Amino acid sequence: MRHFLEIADQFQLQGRAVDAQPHGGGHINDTFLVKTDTGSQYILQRINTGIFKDVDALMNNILLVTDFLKKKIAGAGGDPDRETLSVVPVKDGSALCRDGDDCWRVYPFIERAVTLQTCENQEQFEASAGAFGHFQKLLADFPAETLQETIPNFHNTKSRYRDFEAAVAGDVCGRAAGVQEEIAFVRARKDFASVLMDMQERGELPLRVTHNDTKLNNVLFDGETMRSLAVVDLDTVMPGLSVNDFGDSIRFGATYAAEDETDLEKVQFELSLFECYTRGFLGECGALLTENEKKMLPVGAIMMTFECGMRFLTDYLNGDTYFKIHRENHNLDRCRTQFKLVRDMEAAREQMDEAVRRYS
Ligand code: ADP
Ligand code: GN1
Ligand code: MG
Repeated sequence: MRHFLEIADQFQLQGRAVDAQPHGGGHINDTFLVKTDTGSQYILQRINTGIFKDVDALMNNILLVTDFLKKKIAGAGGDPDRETLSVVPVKDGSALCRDGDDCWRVYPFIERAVTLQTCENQEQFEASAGAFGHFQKLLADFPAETLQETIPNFHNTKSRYRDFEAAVAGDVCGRAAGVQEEIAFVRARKDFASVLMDMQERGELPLRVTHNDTKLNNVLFDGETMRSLAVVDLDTVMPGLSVNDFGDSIRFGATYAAEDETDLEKVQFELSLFECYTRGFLGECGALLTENEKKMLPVGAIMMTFECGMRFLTDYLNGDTYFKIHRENHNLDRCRTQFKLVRDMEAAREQMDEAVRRYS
């Protein structure tokens, strides 16, 4: 712990760091909750530099986006310190603290906030939809050209498909033989993988500034009212498709099962959750979206679930080098929940389309 405290003390904290404990359930960065001797709390994060190759560009994006959001939030009479992240600088004024190969950053901990790892009820999920829809609306006039791509081809499902085939061909851990069913599942959807990218290339879907990682645990709720408070995890804010932001939330949240549930009978796509997310999301940003975007929301949901399952499978085949794992076969278990949800959504497609029409 001493090392983490020393790192934290490099930043402009109120007081001296006295405690640092692992925090949150993210798969990418290492997150710690730091307490100081004056009672202030902070989020200290070691950024995954294997994944985010240009951390200066990443922090520059976050500074630009949070400054922009703060102005909008203040202008609307909100509380910019609670409704978005703030970057706490290092004592020399920079946004990052480098320690060997490690890169660290600090945000003030937003107090009395709650994060959910799985959805407990419809109201919570609808509130998270409002948060992400509102985020989309707030960023509608953000100058997209000032942002850098922090992970190239992040939701390019076509190139994700190529990565998957390369992992099968490489089979560096000899795991491909044991997952033939999952490999066949992906291959059967090869053409589907291109659908949204092709529409974007043909100019049928606009590029917007999107969050790109809209899972439920990237929303903070007010601990007292359980209203949504802030959208966090801004590492992947960059140009993207609105249908993917919608879809990634559905992937993670439109089920009462955890992303890594091993009993697939418990993993079910809940149409009622899809409906209330659609209502919450379109209620905030529906007026902004084009007819094509609205029409393709269900495809975004299936696409993001398929893509994420394929990414988990690719990582399993590559020897678990990307997502943090906490047990054997963790990425394979995650892949299987995603593919179960894809099957369920494919079967519910008509009802999903109908729900989108209802709330459009
Ligand atoms: P990862 O990229 O690894 O998912 P996140 O940035 O999402 O990391 O942080 C992990 C968790 O920490 C979040 O799910 C949230 O619960 C919590 N968290 C992050 N930033 C803050 C903050 N400023 N205030 C309170 N909680 C936060
Ligand atoms: C990762 O960082 P975290 O845990 O919020 C991943 C997302 C995946 C998600 C799957 C930068 O999100 O793309 O959808 O895991 N983030 C990155 O749970 O790859
Ligand atoms: Mg996160």
